[in-house]
Amino acid sequence: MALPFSIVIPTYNEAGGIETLLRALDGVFKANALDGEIIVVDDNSPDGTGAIVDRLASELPVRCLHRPGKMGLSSGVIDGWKTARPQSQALGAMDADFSHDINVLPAMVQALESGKYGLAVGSRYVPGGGIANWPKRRVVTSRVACMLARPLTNVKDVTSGYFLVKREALDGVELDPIGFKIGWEVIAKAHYGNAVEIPYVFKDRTVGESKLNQKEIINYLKQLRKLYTAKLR
Ligand SMILES: Nc1nc2c(ncn2[C@@H]2O[C@H](COP(=O)(O)OP(=O)(O)O)[C@@H](O)[C@H]2O)c(=O)[nH]1
Ligand SMILES: [Mg+2]
Repeated sequence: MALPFSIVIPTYNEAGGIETLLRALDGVFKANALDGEIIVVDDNSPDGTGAIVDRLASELPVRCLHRPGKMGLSSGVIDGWKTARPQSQALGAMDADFSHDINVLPAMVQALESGKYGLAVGSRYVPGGGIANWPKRRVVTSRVACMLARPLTNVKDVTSGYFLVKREALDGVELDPIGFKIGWEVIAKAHYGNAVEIPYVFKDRTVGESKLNQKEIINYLKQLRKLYTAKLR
């Protein structure tokens, strides 16, 4: 029996692609006999993303957690995890915009199932991984963001928003809901033992708009400062 897991997809104005993504994920679950629950956390998207997910909930292994307004990606993932079904032994996150290759999810589940790893990170920065079509500016920002974290971890793609972690690894861990980088928060703080990076090729969204802005970059730097301070203490 496959390891039961819950994966959160935070959404803000993702109406253009969310149904296609949920159907495709369901296909991957079925083809690989995965026991996954999808929790979409929607922040009252003006484009009606939440209503689309509600409609699909009777048909697909998904439900929507509705929040009243735009409250941030990381806090959305954390709130979603709080509602994960009891039998899920792993918790994860994925973007709604098809940037994260859904076909590597089975390998992530398998890594945790093997008992060798407590954390599986979808990674652009290990052999086999990459970035397909990001503007140069984003590639450089992402690289620098990961470099700044190097002294704190062996994980190469710390800004990845695509990962699966053993639920027990988060017991007693206080995750800071600051900004965009919930993956980095988990990598830095959770008690997962060994981590593995599963390569995938990141594809920039073709539908909707990126919500990463200057403010989120500042938030990342603040998050880094906090993690360094905690480490030094
Ligand atoms: N619930 C929620 N989701 C968000 C928020 N900000 C971004 N997201 C979602 O988080 C994911 C990543 O955001 P995205 O705009 O693709 O960022 P990028 O991939 O860094 O350009 C997408 O699924 C967004 O819809 C937010 O404030 N609340
Ligand atoms: Mg994206």
